[in-house]
Amino acid sequence: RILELDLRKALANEEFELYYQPLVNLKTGRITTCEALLRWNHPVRGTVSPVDIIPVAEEMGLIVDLGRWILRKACMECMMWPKQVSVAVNFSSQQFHQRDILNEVRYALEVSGLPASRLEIEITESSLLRNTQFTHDALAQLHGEGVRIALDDFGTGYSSLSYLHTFPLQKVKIDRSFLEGIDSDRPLTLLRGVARLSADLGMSVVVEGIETNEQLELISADGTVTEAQGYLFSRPVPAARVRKLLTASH
Ligand code: G
Ligand code: G
Ligand code: NA
Ligand code: MN
Repeated sequence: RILELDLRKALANEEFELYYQPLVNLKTGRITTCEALLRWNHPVRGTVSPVDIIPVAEEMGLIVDLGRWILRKACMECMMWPKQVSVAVNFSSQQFHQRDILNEVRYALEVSGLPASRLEIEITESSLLRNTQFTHDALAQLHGEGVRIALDDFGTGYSSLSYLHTFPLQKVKIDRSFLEGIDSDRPLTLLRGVARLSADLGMSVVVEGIETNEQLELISADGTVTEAQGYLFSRPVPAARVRKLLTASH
C-alpha cells in the first residue's frame, strides 16, 4: 500500500509533528499537562490523522520506531516550555507491550533531561487486556521510575471497573462520551459515579471533551474531578503555540 511506503519515508523525512492539547486543573485554572497528539503533514494528502497512522504503523512493525520518535520529541519539546508542566504521551498497545519499554522511557528521559515526574504515559484499556503479568510489572516499574500512568478513554471499549484497582494507575481519563446528554440527569450520575470510584481508589480524575461552560460547571460541582480537557480550554495546537497557552494560563 502507498500509505505504508510513505510512512517509512515520513519518519526519515521528519514529516511528523506533535500538536499539544492542555489539561487544566479545576481548582487553580492552570494548565498542568499538555498531551502530545501526532500529526502527519503528508506532501500530497495534507494532514493525516493518527487514527489512520497508528494502526498501519502497528501492522508494519513501524510502531516501535515511530513511538520512540514521538516519545523523545515530546520530552524534548516539554523541556523547552517556559513553565514546569508535564507532557502526556499516548502509547498504543503494541508500543506498550514491547519488551524494553522501560529502557525506551528511561532513555527518552535521559536524552531530553526531562524529570520523570513530568512525564505521563497514556494507555488504553486494550493495553490492559493482554499479558497481564507483563503489563502489571511494566506499569509498576514505570511508576517506580517516577512516571505517571493514565488510563485513557476510560469507559469505551472493554471497560472493566476491576482494572482500576488491579493495575498501578495514577490517573483516569473519563471518555468524552460520558458527557453526551449531560443535561438529562442520568449520564451525569454515571460520570460522577465513575469519577468518585476512581478518586476513592486514589487516582486523579480527568474528564475529556469539555466544550461548554455548562459542562464545566456540572463536572466541577462536587470537587471529585481533578482536571479537564477539551475545546473549551483549547484545541490541540502546534508546538510553537504552547508557550503562549502556558503564559496565558500561569
Ligand atoms: O487529536 P486526535 O484527532 O488526533 O487523536 C485521535 C486519536 O489518536 C486519539 O485516540 C489519540 O489518543 C490518538 N493519538 C494521537 N496521537 C497519538 C500518538 O502519538 N500515539 C498513539 N498511540 N495514539 C495517538
Ligand atoms: O483518545 P484521545 O483522548 O487521546 O483522543 C483525543 C482526541 O479527542 C483528539 O482527536 C482530539 O482532537 C479530540 N478532542 C479533544 N478535545 C475535544 C473536545 O472537546 N471535543 C471533541 N469533540 N473532541 C475533542
Ligand atoms: Na490520549
Ligand atoms: Mn482520551
